[in-house]
Amino acid sequence: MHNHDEEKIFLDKITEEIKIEPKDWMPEQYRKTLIRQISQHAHSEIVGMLPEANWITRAPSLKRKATLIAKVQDEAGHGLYLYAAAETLNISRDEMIGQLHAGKAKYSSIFNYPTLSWADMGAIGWLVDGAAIMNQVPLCRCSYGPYARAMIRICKEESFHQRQGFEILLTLSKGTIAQRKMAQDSINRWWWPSIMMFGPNDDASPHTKQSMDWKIKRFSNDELRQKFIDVCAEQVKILGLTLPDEKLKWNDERSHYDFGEINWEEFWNVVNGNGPCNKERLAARVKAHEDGAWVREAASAYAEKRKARSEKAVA
Ligand code: BYC
Repeated sequence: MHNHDEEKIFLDKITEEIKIEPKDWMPEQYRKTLIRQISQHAHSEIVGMLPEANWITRAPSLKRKATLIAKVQDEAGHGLYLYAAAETLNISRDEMIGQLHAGKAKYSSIFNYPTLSWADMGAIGWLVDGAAIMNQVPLCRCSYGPYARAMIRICKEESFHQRQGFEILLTLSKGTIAQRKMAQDSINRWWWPSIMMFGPNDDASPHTKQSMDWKIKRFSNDELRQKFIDVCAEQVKILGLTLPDEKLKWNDERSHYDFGEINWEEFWNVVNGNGPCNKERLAARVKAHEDGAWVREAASAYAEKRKARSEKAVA
């Protein structure tokens, strides 16, 4: 078949909402875009375990500790499904992890901020997981089959994460003055970084147009950010707390909330490796990988031994 015919079959599938599967022909740029996005997403889940893991030993009760451990474990699981989805595009997990550890691969900017109080576990659940869900629910309809299917389970778990975060903040908001203050301080610190998670404005986003044409992305960065702001502006009222944006105001004409200017200089600084915790996060991942070398060696030796044994049994 000529490349031209293959491309037509590919584009027809996109138009007809038929999933692209690993063995189907696909444009090289489609494959590269997916590897970039899925591996960045996988790295985000794995690095994203660090800020919350910081609070497991200091959770205020056994129930909170068990819930937080389960949430952090879910994130490890999400990372693994996503690495597996990316591997179907002909890249190895070792290569992806090598890119992360060499500082060549990106992961979500949000995980380069520190977790300073217990309330941060609430704000991460409510805002960070909330932003993640807003972005990820449409990815369940992504044109690439393995990514879309991985996202279905991930979204179910993220929605539980979001609720547990909101419930932590709700409890603090009904607590002592000090607890309310801690919750408000945490929202003040996490709000702007959370809305930066959606990426640059549409006119500064080099990948959005092509990714939307290929139905990898279903909504633009700004569309999803606006939806998220509209939801949070209402939910914060239930907490009796506020979002740190003086310009946040319902606009009847647009049927959306208006909001203040995002600090894009801060965003690009963090994306480019100069956020408050970038170096610490990467060092923690590299150390974990090196400390785990013996586990990988033992698992490979065991697999070799089993293979040799079954070959001997067949012979
Ligand atoms: N942080 O053209 P654009 C989670 C980069 S984890 C860092 O708009 P695209 C969770 C972008 O990669 C949540 N970099 O790109 C885990 C591109 O760089 P390159 C993670 C960012 O791909 C634990 C450049 O900026 N979610 O849920 O069309 C606990 C231009 O951007 C960011 C995902 O990964 C950022 N925030 O759109 C709790 C979802 N934004 O590659 C929660 C999957 C942009 O050209 N990813 N960049 O050098 C996506 O949906 C899209 O990749 C994005 C960006 C919307 C993030």
